[in-house]
Amino acid sequence: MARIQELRGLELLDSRGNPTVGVVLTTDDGQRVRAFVPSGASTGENEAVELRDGDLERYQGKGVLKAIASINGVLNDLLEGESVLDQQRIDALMLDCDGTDNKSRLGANAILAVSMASAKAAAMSLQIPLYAYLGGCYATTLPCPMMNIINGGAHADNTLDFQEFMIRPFGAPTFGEAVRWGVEVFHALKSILKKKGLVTSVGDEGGFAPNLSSHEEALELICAAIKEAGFVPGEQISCAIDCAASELYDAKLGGYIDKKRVKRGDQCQPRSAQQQTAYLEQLVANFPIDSIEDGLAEGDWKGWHYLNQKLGKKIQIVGDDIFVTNPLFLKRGIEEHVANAILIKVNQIGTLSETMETIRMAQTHGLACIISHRSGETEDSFIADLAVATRAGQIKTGAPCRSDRVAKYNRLLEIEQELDSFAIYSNTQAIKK
Ligand code: 2PG
Ligand code: MG
Repeated sequence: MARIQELRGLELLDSRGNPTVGVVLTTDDGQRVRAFVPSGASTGENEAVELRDGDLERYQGKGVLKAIASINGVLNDLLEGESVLDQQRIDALMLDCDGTDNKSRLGANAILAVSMASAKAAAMSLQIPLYAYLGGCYATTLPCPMMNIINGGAHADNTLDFQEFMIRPFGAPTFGEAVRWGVEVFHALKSILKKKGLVTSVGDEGGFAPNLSSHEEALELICAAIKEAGFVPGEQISCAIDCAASELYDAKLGGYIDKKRVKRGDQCQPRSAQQQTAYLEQLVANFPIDSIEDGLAEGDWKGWHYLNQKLGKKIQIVGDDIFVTNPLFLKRGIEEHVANAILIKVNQIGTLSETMETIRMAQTHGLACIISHRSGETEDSFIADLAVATRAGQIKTGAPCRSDRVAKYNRLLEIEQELDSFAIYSNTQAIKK
């Protein structure tokens, strides 16, 4: 049985060029595994605390040396000699040692790095793939990729207020084919943008970041790209959006406002939760959208209930900022019927065990789970294995572009090949007909 011999923290970089936490875990049987932690831009206010140094002399205050010190000091002492197979015990020991509700003492970035590394070390010591360790031998379902091919909001300096415009190649026969479909649409979109004289540079998640006049224009371009690539919008490939509406909510105005549009001088009125819902209903009526994430802000529980009532029977209503992968918020969400799906981000909650608890709760209550990256990522492909292990059926990990995003798709392609004829592709539309 492999035991933890040493934990060494590393201050590394994420895909935005900001510092992030890495860890090298060495076991007493001489194995070494690494785990790197991602970082969000449009973060929910109830996320576990990502510990930053705040030292303006280094990395504009974003250094993570304090979190690294937690790993090299307290966590190294705490966990030395622990079996890497005792994942729940390792996570519980760290939670207990941190002692806060939001992991602010040791840092969720420090804790998560160790949590992920322990799971990787356990899989390595058992000589099985990570997804098989976490999910067992029947974890063979590859997720439908949700590819964010037009970036906006906090992820791009363009004119789009909604953060993500995604495609879901749900109709493909295999995961590999779904990736190919997505890639072909991505390239078709690039040609269309070029022809129209729009920029083809990309945003934080690898999707294009053109200056467009409206959300509708983004969806029109995507539908045109789906057709151009030879597919049928809505029949084979659907659209999904992440409004990241916590970023749009203005407490002073008491409503949702397209802040980028206001900035560029457009006349724009704030929308109430009902008006925002009506706007989203209109988008769903006009475009083949089968999934909307964060259509409303994180604190707007009443509004979410209304939105879910209006659209939740037709499409996937996904809670990200409102749930922050936290079983406490999810429990409230289930009781108040605010969504029918949850976005799962390991660093929102900060340990693998709590992530698994949240997923189990969601699946028990019939909520769909989407395993998700963060906008600041690394080459670590942990979430690809997690998606297969949990049979989540969906993964959101950016455009098929940029190594930080592609690392996850490549790992899933590898898993699919490894599973061979036992691989199943989760090719269901998120819409309920
Ligand atoms: C989101 C995520 C990932 P961020 O809002 O869903 O796409 O963005 O990591 O910036 O919170
Ligand atoms: Mg989101």
